[in-house]
Amino acid sequence: MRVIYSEDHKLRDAKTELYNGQLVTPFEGPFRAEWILEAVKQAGFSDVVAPERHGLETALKVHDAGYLDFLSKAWDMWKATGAEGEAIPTSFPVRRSTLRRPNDIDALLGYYANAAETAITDGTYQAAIASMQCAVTGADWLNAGNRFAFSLCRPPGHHAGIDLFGGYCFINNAAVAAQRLLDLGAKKVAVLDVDFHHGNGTQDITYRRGDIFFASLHGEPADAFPYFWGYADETGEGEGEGCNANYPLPRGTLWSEWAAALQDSLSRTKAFGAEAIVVSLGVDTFERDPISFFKLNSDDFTRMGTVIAKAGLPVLTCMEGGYGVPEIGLNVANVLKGLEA
Ligand code: OKP
Ligand code: ZN
Repeated sequence: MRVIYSEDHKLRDAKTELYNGQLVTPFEGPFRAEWILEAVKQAGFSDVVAPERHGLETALKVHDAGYLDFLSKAWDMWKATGAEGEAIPTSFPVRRSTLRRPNDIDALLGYYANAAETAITDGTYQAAIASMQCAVTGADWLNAGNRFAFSLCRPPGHHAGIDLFGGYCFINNAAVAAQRLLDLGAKKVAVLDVDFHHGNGTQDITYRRGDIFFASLHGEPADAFPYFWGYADETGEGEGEGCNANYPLPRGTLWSEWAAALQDSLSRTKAFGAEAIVVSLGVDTFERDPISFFKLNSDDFTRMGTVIAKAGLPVLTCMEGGYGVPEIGLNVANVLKGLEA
């Protein structure tokens, strides 16, 4: 399995996350990609390459142009105000308010945010672009006839919507990869999101489309971030009707229940006619993850890879979440081993 990794992820090194009413060191930091890279190398995945330098062509097919322009300029606009800290959204459009695009950077942050924990910092945009390039390069590796690739994306992407950032995400790497596979000739692809959190950004991007099947297994929205998306009755719209499958699962979910949902999502992926699967891989389903509430163990991650591979399709795995504990590296390596077993 080829591993695609960029050192540029280190340019995203926020100092603050709004959490429990305090500004804390972010859960999503550079150490994550370093631990994961170390563990996958340790596990024998030694074919590690840097991404190709792709521009915004593919990203512009899944994101709004004004949004990407905002991302590219947000830090400079923020700095120009003389603000001392990092750029945290504080003011949001809500029910019955206008959705007109504002000028002021404080207002733009809220306009484009779906949550307030994620600060924009110097280097965030550059890191997000490199992360997206890892995903595109992985898609190209599959298109060249290879069965598996692992794009070690950081920052993650699945909460990034058409014109929304938040949940540590800025550009939707998995959606860009899916788009790339379609642009290279696939007729239909699937994005399978196994991160603990619902992939609201990916759902936003794919909801009205009939060429991407999106499935997400996640903590019940009433109790788990991102809270306002991810119910089972969200099934798609227009050409995308029936192409969205949410599997909300309760606190304490174990492998047996989780695996039943995975099996169903894979049956539906096959029935849809997907030619490839992009896996949004979060290992925050782990029993000791600091911010999640499922109960998978390290061996379950190997099983996960094996079950996904049994669908018989090419698989591009894009890194999403997984926090805090050293086992995140082992758990990712186990998924990759399971895929190739
Ligand atoms: C990103 B990814 C709830 C705090 C939620 C944001 C979590 C972002 C997860 N008390 N904080 O999907 O792993
Ligand atoms: Zn997550």
